[in-house]
Amino acid sequence: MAKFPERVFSGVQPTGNLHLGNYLGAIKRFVAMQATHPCIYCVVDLHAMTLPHEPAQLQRTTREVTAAFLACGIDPKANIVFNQSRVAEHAELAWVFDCVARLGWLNRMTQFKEKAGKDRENASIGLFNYPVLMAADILIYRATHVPVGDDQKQHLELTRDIAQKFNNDFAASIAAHGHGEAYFPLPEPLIQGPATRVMSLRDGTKKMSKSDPSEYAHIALTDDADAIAQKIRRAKTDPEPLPGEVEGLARRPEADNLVGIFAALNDATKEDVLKRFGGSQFSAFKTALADLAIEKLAPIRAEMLRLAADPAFTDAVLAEGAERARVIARPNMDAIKDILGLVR
Ligand code: AQP
Repeated sequence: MAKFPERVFSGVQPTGNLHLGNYLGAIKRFVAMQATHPCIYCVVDLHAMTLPHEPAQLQRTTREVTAAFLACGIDPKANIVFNQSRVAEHAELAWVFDCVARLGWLNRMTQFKEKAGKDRENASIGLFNYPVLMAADILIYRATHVPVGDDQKQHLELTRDIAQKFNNDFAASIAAHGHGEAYFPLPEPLIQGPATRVMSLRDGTKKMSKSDPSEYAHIALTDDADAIAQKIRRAKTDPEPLPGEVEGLARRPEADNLVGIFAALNDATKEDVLKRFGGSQFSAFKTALADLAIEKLAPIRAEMLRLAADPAFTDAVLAEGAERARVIARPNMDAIKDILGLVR
């Protein structure tokens, strides 16, 4: 495989209620990647339409995710921050990939099965097609690295399959147009750290999720200190003290989850946390965790609230980011059209 210049791409859906899982599994890691890579971070509003949505709310949550990106430390000058619907090449490439991806591949996607539930026949085609649009989001920029939470692993595998099939199917044309042996990189998922899958605070076997009906299941980035402390105090645990070793967390999903959250918030490992808290009762650990979560999240919340009062600023960030994204996306789309034999 040819060597591609390294570039990071990732996105977050503006579906409301950004939570600690989105922060630790994704946004906090987006921030870290800025130090080493050129990064493109996208508010994926077209994805947010795959389930029924309310227009005024979509507008509000698009600004909210933008504010969260900035409040967490993403620098929109050094990197590109924009909303997906502004760059038409995402949807344009998604159609090309619809003609590359196989129905059987999409039929295996577990997230579609979970989100469509029992009423599959009534799900939108967009929900089924979600991973194809996601592949287009990444590959229109020929991104090489994609920081995501563990739940996106299967979608990233599909992205790689699509890239590989395009490269194979059109190998002769890719070479004839001067792109060497492959047009698309096979993007690497970056699923790393102690919190790649933050679980519900009410049930350690269920992913922390925006759509969980229980308010106590997740910590929202907009929760104030009292709400954070209360949710952590009420988090489900088991009766045993914390173990001294990571192996002791096996079959203790709630303990494992809280230790992982502590580690990720503190830029530490689960081993470090257990060295400090092994043998402690949950009451003492929860107090320390609540203090840490408040210390880390309060400044983010304050900045999000400040930015919420200034939508003109976040809108300007998105507009400028979209212009810069198009500068990369348009020539790539033109090259893809040439490879495909589409006259332009
Ligand atoms: N619980 C989680 N732990 C770690 N990472 C997570 N992510 C989501 N939940 C967790 C990561 O956050 C990024 C953005 O997610 P998204 O907004 O694109 O959509 P999602 O994964 O569908 O988020 P939710 O909260 O799970 O929403 P619903 O309730 O709609 O299903 C991604 O990188 C994701 O991996």
